[in-house]
Amino acid sequence: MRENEPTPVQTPILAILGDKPLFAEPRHVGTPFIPPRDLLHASLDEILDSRRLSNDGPYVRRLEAMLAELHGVAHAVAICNATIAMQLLFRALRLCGEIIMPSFTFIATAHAATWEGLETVFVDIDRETHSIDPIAAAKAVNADTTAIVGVHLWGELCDIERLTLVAQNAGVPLIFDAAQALGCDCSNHSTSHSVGRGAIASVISLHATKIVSGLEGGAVLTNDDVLADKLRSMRNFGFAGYDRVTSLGTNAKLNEFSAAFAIRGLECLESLTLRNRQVRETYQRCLAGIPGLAFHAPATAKSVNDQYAIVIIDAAACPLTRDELLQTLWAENILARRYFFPGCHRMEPYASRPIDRKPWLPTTEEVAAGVLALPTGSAVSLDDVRLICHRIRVAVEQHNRVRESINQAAGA
Ligand code: T4K
Repeated sequence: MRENEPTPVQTPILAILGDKPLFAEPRHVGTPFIPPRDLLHASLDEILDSRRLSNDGPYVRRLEAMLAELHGVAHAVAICNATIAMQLLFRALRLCGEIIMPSFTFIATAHAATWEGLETVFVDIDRETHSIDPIAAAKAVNADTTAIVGVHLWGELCDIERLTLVAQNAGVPLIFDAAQALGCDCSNHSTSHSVGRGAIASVISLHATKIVSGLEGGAVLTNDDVLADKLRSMRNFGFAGYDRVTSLGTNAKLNEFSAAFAIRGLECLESLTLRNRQVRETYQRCLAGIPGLAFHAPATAKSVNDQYAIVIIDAAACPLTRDELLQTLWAENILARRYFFPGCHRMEPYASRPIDRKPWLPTTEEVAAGVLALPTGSAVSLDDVRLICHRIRVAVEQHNRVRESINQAAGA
């Protein structure tokens, strides 16, 4: 069987045209990876036996050491999730004023800043990488700028070098939202091209859907000793000792179960990354040649964790719209997602800003209108990927019937 051939050779009747769905169970973007259960159970038993469940316990410390080593930084400060980690970081840096960031990101990037009283300034992205455009970031700098946030989207590093220059010229800190980029380009710690490098701090996520999960969780990576100490105190109510509180803090601690889960996941990182790569390469091969549909390939395959498989549907060239394709796939139990449609600037509270504060982001609009994240992760087999690609090919071939069926359902 050729790679881009379907496993069953007959042309299927699509579920949207009345057949049964391809999959009885949904295939998601980011079904969580469950580490080997015997190892997980052993860790959980150890935690239960020790009765040390939270508050900077041994598993959190081990996780921090592993994350720091993996990313080649002095400190990894574990936090209950990446959103709160960003909030703590913004506060620890005493940011105040305007914060420049892409609109094409998960809403958490913007909300974390807004929650801390910062004014988000959304700038456009690069069409090829989907990451913040350094020229747009430079143009947005003014006297009120307090920081610049780059987002390592799809597990690919954004333009660290050029953003560093922009931030240096502006005299403001550069921060990376690296929620999706755990483990990216850590093969050579001497280079600045690593998730943990090139910025005052980077924030990774250990959410259930991420390549390595702590159920929920996150961490700030930094080489700044003072900043790390501050964050450690801030996540624990501002304590600087058993009964000494030295600053305003909150409860943003990671618990021991989450840390143990993440440690067991980290132990599998190499095989997870390899597996993600196989999934990405299979998608890439099997989707080749479908009109108007382009697989978003990383610029440097070495630096990615491949946790997302992204396609762009070109409205002018594809006979189906992105949303028609999405609907067709959902009928098959293929739960593709429109990450990150329609862009933060079109979501509340940002969408309701006065007209003179609404940004002009043509590339963001274009990419957000065409993007589709396909099912990935350890629960999706390579055969699943081939079948998914075949359904996409058939849907595009049968676009007239698909559209008719969608229109009929909408009119019914
Ligand atoms: N910055 C960026 C760039 C991010 O991408 C994110 C998070 C953050 C910041 C914030 O990080 P955290 O504060 O979360 O640590 C998901 C995740 O909730 C979110 O963490 C992630 N980015 C974002 C890209 O995706 P949803 O609402 O789209 O995911 P959800 O809940 O629909 O899950 C996706 C699919 O995975 C589901 O359809 C079902 C499956 N699933 C999910 C969960 C949680 C499972 O099978 N089991 C599960 O336990 O946001």
